[in-house]
Amino acid sequence: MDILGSLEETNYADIKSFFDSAPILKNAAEINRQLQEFLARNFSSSSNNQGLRKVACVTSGGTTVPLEQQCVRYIDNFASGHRGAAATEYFLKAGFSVVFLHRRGTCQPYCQSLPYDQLLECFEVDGDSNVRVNPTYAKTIDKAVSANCTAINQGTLLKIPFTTIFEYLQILQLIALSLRRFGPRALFFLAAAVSDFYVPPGSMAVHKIQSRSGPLDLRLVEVPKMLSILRKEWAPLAFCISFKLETDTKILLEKAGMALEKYDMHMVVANELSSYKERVIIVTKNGNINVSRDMARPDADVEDPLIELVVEKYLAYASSTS
Ligand code: 9Z3
Repeated sequence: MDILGSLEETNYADIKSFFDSAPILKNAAEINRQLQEFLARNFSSSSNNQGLRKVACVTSGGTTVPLEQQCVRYIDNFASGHRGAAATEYFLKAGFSVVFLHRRGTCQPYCQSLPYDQLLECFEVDGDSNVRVNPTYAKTIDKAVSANCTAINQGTLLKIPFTTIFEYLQILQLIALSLRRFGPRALFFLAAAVSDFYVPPGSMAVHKIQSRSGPLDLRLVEVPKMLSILRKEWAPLAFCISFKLETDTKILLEKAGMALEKYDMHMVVANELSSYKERVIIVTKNGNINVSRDMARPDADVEDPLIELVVEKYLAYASSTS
């Protein structure tokens, strides 16, 4: 299927060349199998979800840009995956089935309140050399394990990992093409920090770049924005929320507004590096909405009110479009 064929935007050639030159996604068949199984389990005619059919793809963490074909070094970014992991929890709570497309090794749903070194700190050894749950974390572990088990047993959470920008965009395409059939009932919450620049595989060093060659000159090419093709071709009716992160407040809202228009997003969540854990601004065609975490509760996160608002807008959209 030539899914790029009817795209009139100027970045058509860039998108095509990005996908044509990307390293082959080795586990594409397995990912597709998992996706089809997940969707059949959640939305088959006999499943309880028939009438509701709420399905979300949450992207999380940052993409890497390899510098060598046999990669030793890569460019990375700061994203921890907290936002995507927390959002996934709230979407599951709101009755969604969630495809969690996340950077390998970043934050996972239900692990936010566990200690950093989870496996080692959550357990301890008693006097008889038996391993037992560390009482300090017992309540937190109990809550996290139960919530995770519920999602796993109900089959409402599918976790798909990525590392590179190539993997991320190819998998996002597979997911979007699979969710397309849900029309306005599919939701994309694109919180992953996507690299803006990459080294095209054709001009990448094959082996480890040698330091004895002196100062390194790298030519990075712009990663084509996939939001327009997601909206126009991959899943045209889906409810799409993208993110805009800036460090300069003066340009944040302007850039978010531009993304809203240019990529025809339903919402753009504008956040600034210094405060993104505390507050965000939701930019929509009907105006902006400030969302902050509940400062009175130290454990409250901004994703709680954010997802509540997103779900409200999504339901209004889905019922008006169905
Ligand atoms: C974000 O702005 C996310 O909110 C954060 C979340 C990356 C700040 P953490 O994972 O951080 O909780 O540590 N994501 C940026 C999404 C992005 O890259 N957007 C592209 C852009 O701005 C468009 S898709 O150009």
